[in-house]
Amino acid sequence: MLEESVRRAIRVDKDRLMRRLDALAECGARDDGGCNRLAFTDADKQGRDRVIGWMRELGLTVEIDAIGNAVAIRAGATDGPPVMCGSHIDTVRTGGRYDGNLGVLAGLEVVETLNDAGLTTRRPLAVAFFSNEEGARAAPDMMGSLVYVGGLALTQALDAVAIDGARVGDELERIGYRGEASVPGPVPHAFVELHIEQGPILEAEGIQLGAVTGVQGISWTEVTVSGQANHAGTTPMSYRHDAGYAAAETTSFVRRLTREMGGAQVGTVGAINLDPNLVNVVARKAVFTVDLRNTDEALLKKAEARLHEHLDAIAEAEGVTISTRTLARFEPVSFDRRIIELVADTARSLGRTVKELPAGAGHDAQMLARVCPSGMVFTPSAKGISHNPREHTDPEDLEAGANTLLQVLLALTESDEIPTRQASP
Ligand code: HGY
Ligand code: MN
Ligand code: MN
Repeated sequence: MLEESVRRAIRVDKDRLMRRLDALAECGARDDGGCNRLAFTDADKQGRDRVIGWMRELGLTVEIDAIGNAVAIRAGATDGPPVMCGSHIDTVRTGGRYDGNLGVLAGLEVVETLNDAGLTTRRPLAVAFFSNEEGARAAPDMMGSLVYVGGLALTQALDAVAIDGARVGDELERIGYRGEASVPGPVPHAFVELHIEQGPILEAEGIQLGAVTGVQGISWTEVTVSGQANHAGTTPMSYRHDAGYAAAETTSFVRRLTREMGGAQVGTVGAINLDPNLVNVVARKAVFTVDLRNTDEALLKKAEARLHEHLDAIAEAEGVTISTRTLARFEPVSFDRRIIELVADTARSLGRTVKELPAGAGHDAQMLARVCPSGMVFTPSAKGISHNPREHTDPEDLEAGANTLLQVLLALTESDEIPTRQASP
């Protein structure tokens, strides 16, 4: 059992954390300083190889499972389920260097800090990265952690087809990360994910850390519109069955819908592909995605219903046929109140300001919350920018996040039960 005064005194090495973040950013580096490590690509492999190399250098026992999740274990004084931290190291095409990477590399920084101090935690500690959290190349997002907790069958994940036509299982084999460990994976004692907020709230309110209360609901739909190719010059407007128009009209409908609904409702048409995609041809086909999110499940359902009503109406009006396919659908998730309060109290004990807030993005923690007490620590995002090479968080904020993660993990490894906030006398 770690002496309380000893464990409360140790701190991470900010410069070492920054060096690892910069070194990982070299994998799939973009010219503009961002990262492009779409899941299961060569760049993803390069990032995986580098992180697993660090895990092994730190003396961790690394297990790779059948969907490519990596779990690195640091032995404790006792056996049993580890306290786990981690996140993801795949990125979107226009990724920054902190989304996901921070949670994994801060976990390694925690391990190295404990190694340097010669400290052995009571419970084992695990640092994980989960495959394909982004879901941008192959849906759904949080694919690896969803398989890890038994929420998605391995075969279904392996048979998922990427936007470039590749099969996930084939890509996993190709990059050499179809591991031996079985899924669902072992249930941790608890799970804590450090992540950048990716939104503007903490920075706007001048708050240094976030104790995340949960994750909003996510609805991803792929819409396929089939119209009729025709000549852009000779075809009277009343004769047209224009798939491109149906896609564009739906894009503006999604924006109107979010304005009408207000509150937490957000909506995005992020990907549109037209066929034949030529200047002088009325598009015969459009395939596009609609991303709807809300913290309230009933309102998210309402938004989905409104979208489908709109699609029926535009199909009728334009004389096109429309089909839809659900790419991902997750209800809102609430994290364990004890972990939320542990994060908040720990941040304050480190002299940081902190607020409770929900996560706007999906996270692996929302999947681990299905099987064990889970929570998240947020650091501010400069100007709220993310999924953009300009994503930035000040090193001091990253350090505060990593020290909060360190202390939360130690509170969990050294206690019998999940600590609860002491009722004030
Ligand atoms: O889409 C998301 O919220 C996450 O970045 N996968
Ligand atoms: Mn992320
Ligand atoms: Mn992301």
